[in-house]
Amino acid sequence: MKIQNLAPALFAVVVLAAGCADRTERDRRLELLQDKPSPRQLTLALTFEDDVVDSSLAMRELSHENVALIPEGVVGAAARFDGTAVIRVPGLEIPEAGAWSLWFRIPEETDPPREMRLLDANGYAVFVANQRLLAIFNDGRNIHLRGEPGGLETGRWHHAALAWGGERVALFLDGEMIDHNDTYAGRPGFPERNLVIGNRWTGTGRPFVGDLDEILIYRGDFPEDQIAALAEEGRDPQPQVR
Ligand SMILES: [Ca+2]
Repeated sequence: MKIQNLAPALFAVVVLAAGCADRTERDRRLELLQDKPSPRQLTLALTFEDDVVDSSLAMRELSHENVALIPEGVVGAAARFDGTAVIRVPGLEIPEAGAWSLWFRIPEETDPPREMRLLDANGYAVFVANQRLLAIFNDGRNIHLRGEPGGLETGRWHHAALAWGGERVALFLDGEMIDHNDTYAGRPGFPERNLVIGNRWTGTGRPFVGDLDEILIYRGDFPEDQIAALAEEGRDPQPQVR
């Protein structure tokens, strides 16, 4: 269970951005994306502050359609998906160990049974259906992870995370592990996939209606207690090792 066996000391050497009022969200993100010695590395960050994909910083060519920015996100601004909106991230690495983290909010008027894809990379997906959080991870077969039906509240922000490493693939809701599978083969079925945010990997068929914020994608083991911290603080609990 590599996901949780990292020394707490590694996370004590941390300087959080929260106390530095003069730093902008862009500064914070740039620092997050710098390649520093760390048990994990941020490989994609969409924080929706200045532009939908100003995370250029993503170091790859992203494209998007019909995504609107709204001021009231979990951290600063967020992205609103109206059912036609989509963000495409080509060539996303699927590492042997990694994590996807994001915040989402489903509007109150949403028809509960409808399936909506939050992130979908064809074999790797986080989605909701019947007010339930679900995920798929392919290691040669599709591992399905499922939250409780009705476990999601409409009209409020929830944090979701999919993390894998060692022998475990795990799904988290609001910082708590809600499902896991301990038969992970240790490597993904595909090392790279095109990621679609806000719809099915094909680009159509399961559109998301609602808001997304702070989409963070990591390479490396992600300790379970750090996912709880991520959900609690709204941002990366270990943005910097200085
Ligand atoms: Ca934000």
